[in-house]
Amino acid sequence: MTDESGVPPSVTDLWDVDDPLGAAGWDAEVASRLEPLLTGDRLPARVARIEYGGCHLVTPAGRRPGVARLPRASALPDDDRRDTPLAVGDWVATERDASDDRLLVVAVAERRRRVGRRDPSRELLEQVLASDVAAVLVVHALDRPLRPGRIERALVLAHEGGVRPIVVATKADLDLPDAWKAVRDSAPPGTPVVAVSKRDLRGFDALAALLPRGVTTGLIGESGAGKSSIVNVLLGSEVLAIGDVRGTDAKGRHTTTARELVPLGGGTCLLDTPGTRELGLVRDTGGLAAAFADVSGLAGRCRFADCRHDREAGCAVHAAIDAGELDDARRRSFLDLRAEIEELDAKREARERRLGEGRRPRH
Ligand SMILES: Nc1nc2c(ncn2[C@@H]2O[C@H](COP(=O)(O)OP(=O)(O)OP(=O)(O)O)[C@@H](O)[C@H]2O)c(=O)[nH]1
Ligand SMILES: [Mg+2]
Ligand SMILES: [Zn+2]
Repeated sequence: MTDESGVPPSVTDLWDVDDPLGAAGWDAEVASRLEPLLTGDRLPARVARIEYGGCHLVTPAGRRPGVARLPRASALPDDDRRDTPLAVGDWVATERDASDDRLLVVAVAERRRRVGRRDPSRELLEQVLASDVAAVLVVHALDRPLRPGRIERALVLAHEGGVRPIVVATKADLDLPDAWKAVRDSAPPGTPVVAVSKRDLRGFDALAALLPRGVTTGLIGESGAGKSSIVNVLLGSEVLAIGDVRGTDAKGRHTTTARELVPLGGGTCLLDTPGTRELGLVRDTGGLAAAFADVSGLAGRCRFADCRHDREAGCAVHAAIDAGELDDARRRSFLDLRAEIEELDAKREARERRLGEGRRPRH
């Protein structure tokens, strides 16, 4: 996708199409969610990028600058929009304002699916990394150590947000079989895991076949994992900036600085994100069990209904491990992530109790 001069298009150029909203994935389902918010002469849009002080919106007329003019947090709906009022990938209602060239974002449609993590600076709150994504690529580069539990926690966050995870190992050209095995061992059976290389393009056909059509797929992973490189290969053009990796420690340099929505055509989009080191869990409404289907699927056969698969007698998880059907590492990372959730739940309860006491009359 280069023009005659050989210069790759910019991200803004990619949205210069006949039907930008269609390219962003507009369909009957999105329309029905946004419809109630489109009162008066409000127009629909999708958030393509958020920067300090403003954002970029995909509008019926192309990619345009915008700015949030949302109600204060306490007046927002009591869901993840209260924690993260505006996120890249959101479908929004906009208004024009005579005193501002930018479109005003005045309301955000309910997020059907999202990938969020614990806000690094506001404990107990969720920071949405990618909104309205049907799938997420959990990207890891084979040339760096895989921190224990790293992929597992990304899978929990994906399932918790109703998003289908696809694990992608990059830099397969470097031929690191042990690292590749470690990545495969991090995912339960049924979760797709692919190895790709932008150098020799291996794995990209398989990856492209896994991408759901007409909807958006997000990308998460540490800096230098190769997320933007994947987007460029799938686009067939060097649209996004790619970072250098420091030779000594293979760490990335945070080349991507903002989350960015990129259209692939036909409503299929990718949502690139800057490297994230922390992937704290927020809450659990079933994501943990889904991401550990291999472990949680055995629980029904444990002797005790409330078995914690720790040291209890008659534990079917332990029996599966003894029989060589399950790796004990899976059980241990399940226990670790469950402990993290339980700690957060305890903190949340303690805070609610404190707030409750504060409200109680003194007499
Ligand atoms: N050998 C090899 N290098 C790759 C591959 N994919 C990416 N790289 C290199 O890895 C480095 C980081 O790639 P990026 O795509 O910028 O990584 P990123 O995940 O977007 O990084 P941030 O934007 O900082 O989060 C660059 O030097 C790429 O050239 C690959 O398949 N093989
Ligand atoms: Mg990047
Ligand atoms: Zn058990």
